[in-house]
Amino acid sequence: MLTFYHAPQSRSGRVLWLLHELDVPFETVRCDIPRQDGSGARDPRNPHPEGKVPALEHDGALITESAAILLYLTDLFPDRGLGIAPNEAGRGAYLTWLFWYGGVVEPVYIAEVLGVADHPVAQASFRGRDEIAARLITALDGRHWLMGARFTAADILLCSPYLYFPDATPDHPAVRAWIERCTVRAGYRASVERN
Ligand SMILES: N[C@@H](CCC(=O)N[C@@H](CS)C(=O)NCC(=O)O)C(=O)O
Repeated sequence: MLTFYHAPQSRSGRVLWLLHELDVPFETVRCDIPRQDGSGARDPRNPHPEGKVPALEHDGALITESAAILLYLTDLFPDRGLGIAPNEAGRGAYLTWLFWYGGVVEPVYIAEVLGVADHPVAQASFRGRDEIAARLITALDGRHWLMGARFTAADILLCSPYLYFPDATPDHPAVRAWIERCTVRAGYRASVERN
């Protein structure tokens, strides 16, 4: 049994999108969370150790962190073809996209919001917006999806910041076309309606 802890207009939208793409049964617990405008509060039903979303429970296991949840789900349902299985070619690249997102992409954009993106420590640890753009453009120029011919959870995770912050989208036709391909998918549309 899958139980998904979700709050609308939050990072858990990515997981909701993947769950719709997977087309598997799951139960949703719609949680309150503290919002940056001061509204909301920690929800006692949410098992996340910090009260955040997304969180997922599966047969007694708790999984948190967007990338870990996406990886867990695509490994759990390999027949759906939305991830790259451990024994498949491309697994390394798939893992790289997912971990690069959490370890580099979000920190870069958060450093920008904080006005510290040019700090030498931020540059040395994460690089910056230009390097993110370069990697996406290189991967997507002439290819439909980050993993090539197949749409995967890596596309969901990596395009997610640009759905919320379109102004941050790398200014390149291949990236814009990729986002368009992502957002016309039935799974994305269904998750937005549900959200
Ligand atoms: N790195 C985490 C971040 C999760 C996160 O920060 N979620 C926000 C919503 S977008 C949250 O639950 N905030 C509530 C809080 O700060 O207590 C992930 O990607 O899953």
